[in-house]
Order: sequence, then structure tokens, then C-alpha cells
Amino acid sequence: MKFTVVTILPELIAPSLTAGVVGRAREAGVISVDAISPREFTSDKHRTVDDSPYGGGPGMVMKPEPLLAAIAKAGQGHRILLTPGGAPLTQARVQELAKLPHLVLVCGRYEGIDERVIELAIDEQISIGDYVLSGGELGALVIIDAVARLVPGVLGEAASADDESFSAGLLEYPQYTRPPELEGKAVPAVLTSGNHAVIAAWRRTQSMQRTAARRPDLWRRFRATKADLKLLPPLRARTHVALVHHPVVDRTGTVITTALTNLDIHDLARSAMTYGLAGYHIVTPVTSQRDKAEHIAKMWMADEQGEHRAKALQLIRVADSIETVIAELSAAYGQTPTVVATSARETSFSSAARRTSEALIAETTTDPAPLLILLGTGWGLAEALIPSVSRVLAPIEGASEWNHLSVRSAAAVIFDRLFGRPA
Ligand code: 9D3
Repeated sequence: MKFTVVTILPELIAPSLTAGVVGRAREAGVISVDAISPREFTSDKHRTVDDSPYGGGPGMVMKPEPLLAAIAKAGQGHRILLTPGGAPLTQARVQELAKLPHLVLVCGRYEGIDERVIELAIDEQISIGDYVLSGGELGALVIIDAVARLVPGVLGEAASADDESFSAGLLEYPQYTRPPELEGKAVPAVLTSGNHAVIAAWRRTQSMQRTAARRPDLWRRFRATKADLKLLPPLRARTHVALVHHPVVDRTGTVITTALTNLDIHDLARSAMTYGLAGYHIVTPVTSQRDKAEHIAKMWMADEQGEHRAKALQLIRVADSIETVIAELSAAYGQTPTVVATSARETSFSSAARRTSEALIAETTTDPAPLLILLGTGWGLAEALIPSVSRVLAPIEGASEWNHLSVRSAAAVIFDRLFGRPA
């Protein structure tokens, strides 16, 4: 594998490539790294490589002619421009790049390079992340390091491909070595047990917990195996939703009890089922309304035509109050639920901790307590009467000033944010 770095600061490249894995691979001749400076291709006495931007503005732009000449000198190869405006580097892209015989890594300095150089002589543009560097050289070194370790013969004893694909998409589990106790901190006993199955299960659980807590983006995409689900039961399987008809408020803020809505019973059950929730509780203190809810659910369940719908309606439970639901969940799980309010208003439930859906996932995935999400009817939950609420979800923000989602629509959006997988 051959790397050619095009840079006006070649002295930044060479020293970083002498030590470690990459240094040994170079010594062994498995990879080669050369640097070419556009300055070698200037003809004026100041060896000028920059110029002011057409149209004005701050800073300087790299002159096209010396840069084009340096890229041409690099020879045939896949030409990558390192630039903050490029596609973010991923391990998937690194794996593809490792299959190529020659990478030409073009480093910008100043504000950037003349756009025509990109059109004429660049195959791909890559960024190494959302922060500002002073040039592309560190990006080039990052690509060399990440690609080189995948070149056969560079790593002595590479982690097996199987192992890597199994842990793909998860963060690393914690590692320990001697001594067994360090400044009062012991190595987890499981690691010294000698039981390899238990150790593997512990490491897998640690990886999943860390990923859920630290990297919601990775966790959302992660597909747990059946064995994983046993190690870390999914949040959705202990999440319940309650449709609250009392205590809620009317448009004037007066505490009221709303009437059941046929459509809500039905549609929320379908959403709860689709996202794998453990229960859907219809809360009303009115006995006849609870009877009616139970009747509707039973009727639908008995309906042979609607076999799928019937399954969803099995999630339905009726309760006379939020406190009753909390007591039921406490009994069923052996732990009091974390009660999460929802509201369209930013200022509601100000004594509860406000959470984005990502933050709520991060803090509850590793907590075995059940989760109870409260959905208000009418003009929303009567907050003063629901002291059990400890978290409040950030309101759903639409794109307009007008913000009046139906409870059914809001629930679907919330479920998708908490439990949905990206396309
Ligand atoms: C005023 C706009 N700036 C873009 C965010 C100008 C600018 C800043 C920094 C132009 C070039 C640079 C130099 N950075 C790189 O060449 C670079 C880079 C980076 O800054 N962040 C992440 N990856 C990369 S790869 C190359």
C-alpha cells in the first residue's frame, strides 16, 4: 500500500510515521509514505503557494497551479482532499480505502483550495470530524493510520474478523491488567473467576450499557441478538404508556376529567404494539368510562376479522388513577417506575428533570426500573396533581408556530424517538 501526501508542510508528516505499528510496517516495506510539496512546483522567487480569494473575504486560498503539478507528480492513485467540508470518515470507508493500492492525500492550508482543482484532480473529499484544524495534514495522518492497520501484514495478530463484526456498532468493554488492586480499586471479580461464558456475557453487557449511555446514535442502530436481550432487556419491554383522562386541565387551566375517545384507545394501542411497549393504560376515575374502555377492547379482541388489531388491544389495561398504575407496575417489576410526563409547553413540570429522548434513553437503559410515560388529554396533564413525575420530555417542536398535535400523533412521535430505528 502506497500513500503520497501532497502538503506544503511535509515536515509535519514524516516524524509521525516512524514509531508504532505504522513505523514498523514502513520498515518492513508493507506500506510506503511519501510527501510532495506544491512549493517544489513554483517558479517565482518567493515560491508562492497562496493567493487572495476572488470576491474578497478573509484569509488566503491555495494557488491552483503548484497544487495541480504536485498532485500530477504523485502519480496514479485515488486522490483524496482532506477538508472540513468533506464526508465524515467512517470505519466502513477506511475498509474500502484499504483495498486500493495507492492513496494520494491532498492537504489544504489557509482557507482552502481553488474549486477548479477539486473538479480537475480530486476523486473524493473527506473530513475527520466536526472541529476546526489548521490544515489537512493531521487528517492525512489519521487516514494513513486507520488504513495501514488493515493492510495484511501490518498488525501482528489482528483481531479476528468474526470478533470485530460481532462487536461492530458497540463501544469497547473495560479492560484491566495487574495489579488486582490499584489505589483501592479492585478488578471486577468476574474477570478473575475463570468462567469464560460469564466473562463474555459481562463484557457484552458492559459494551451495550456504555453504548446506550454514551452513544445514542450507535445504540439506535444496534440490533440486539436474542442473547443480548436476555443480558440487557430492552427499555421498550419495561415501558408503559398511560393515557390520562384525569387529572388534566381545560383551556382555562381548570382541572377536569375528559371523556374516552374511541380513536385514542384504538390508535394508541396500535402504536404501543408497533414499538414493542409492555402496556397501555387508560386512566379515568369514572367507573362507567372504565367499563366502556374494557368493553371496546374486548369487542375488538373478539373480532375474528381483526386478528392483528386484537393483539395490540391486549396491551390495554384500565385504571382509576395514575397512582393505581404506579402501584401495579411497582408490584409487577418489584421497583417503582420512573414517571415521565409529556407536555407541549416548555415550562410544564418545572420541578421535574427535563430530558430529550436521547438523554432519557441514556439514563434509563441501564436502570432496571420500569418507565411510565404519561400522555395528557384535554389541554394537558394537571401538573400540580401529579407529584410522582420525576422527568419531563422536551416538547415536540414542529416547524411552525402552530403546535397542536393530537395525543395520538404526539405519542407516535415520542415512541419513534425513543424506540424507532433509523431507515
Ligand atoms: C471559515 C470556514 N472554515 C471552515 C470550517 C475555514 C477552514 C477552517 C479550517 C478551512 C480550512 C481549515 C483547515 N482544516 C482542514 O483542512 C481539515 C479538517 C478540519 O478542519 N476538520 C476536520 N477534518 C479536516 S480534514 C482537513
